[in-house]
Amino acid sequence: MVTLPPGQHVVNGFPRFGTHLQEPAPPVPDEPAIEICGAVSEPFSLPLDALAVLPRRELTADFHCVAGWSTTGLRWEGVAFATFYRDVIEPAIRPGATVTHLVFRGLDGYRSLASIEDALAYDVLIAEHLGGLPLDGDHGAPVRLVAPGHYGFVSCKHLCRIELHTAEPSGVYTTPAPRFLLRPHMRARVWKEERHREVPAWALRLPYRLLIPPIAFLSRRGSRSR
Ligand SMILES: Nc1nc2c(c(=O)[nH]1)N[C@H]1C(S)=C(S)[C@@H](COP(=O)(O)O)O[C@H]1N2
Ligand SMILES: [Mo]
Repeated sequence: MVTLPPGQHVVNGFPRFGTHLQEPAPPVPDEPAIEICGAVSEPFSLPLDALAVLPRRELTADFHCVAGWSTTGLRWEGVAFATFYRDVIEPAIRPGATVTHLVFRGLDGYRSLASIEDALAYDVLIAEHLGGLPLDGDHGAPVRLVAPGHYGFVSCKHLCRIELHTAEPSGVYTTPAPRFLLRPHMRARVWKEERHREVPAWALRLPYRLLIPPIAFLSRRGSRSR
């Protein structure tokens, strides 16, 4: 028996989901890399090959979308984000700068936001594998962020850039949906049901749930494995 966070229900399988809707997954570049910019002395780009020298991390976790669906027991493998931060990012931070927030960007232009403390939680990963296989286009190839304690919108797929900020940036989430419906909560912790910035979670459970079928349908149309 799995205990789910408030307002969530289990779905079969792990759907492709997101604001990309029917867009196909962005092509993986010939030499994929993660660009580090913002509060650094000099922006730089880390080829994904370089992840191979960092300690591997496996994680089995549930995944919760803010719209209300959850998938249980996903087995991820990659590098702990905290390790990546300490080994790769921290040495490059501009002297005197205090990083408070990170903005993650995907190859499809998607952006997500996390406070530094949330990003450094023990279960946040840069994942390369799901269920023992390299990530496919549906779930974020070549690598994605996985932050299981937060709603799925934080877990940026197709991760290609990390921006370091010294204050909370505004306007990170841009979506095709009406802005009012999607003003995601800054921390988005699933166990605290932090779905939205202003609107209480109980008022959103039903409207968000109604969005699942059309979004799942459109996302499937953009999927290669449909
Ligand atoms: N690059 C990118 N990352 C994204 C999204 C997206 O549209 N593009 N959607 C987010 C949302 S709302 C959810 S619920 C999860 C869905 O992940 P999945 O498609 O692997 O199920 O990805 C998140 N990360
Ligand atoms: Mo989501």
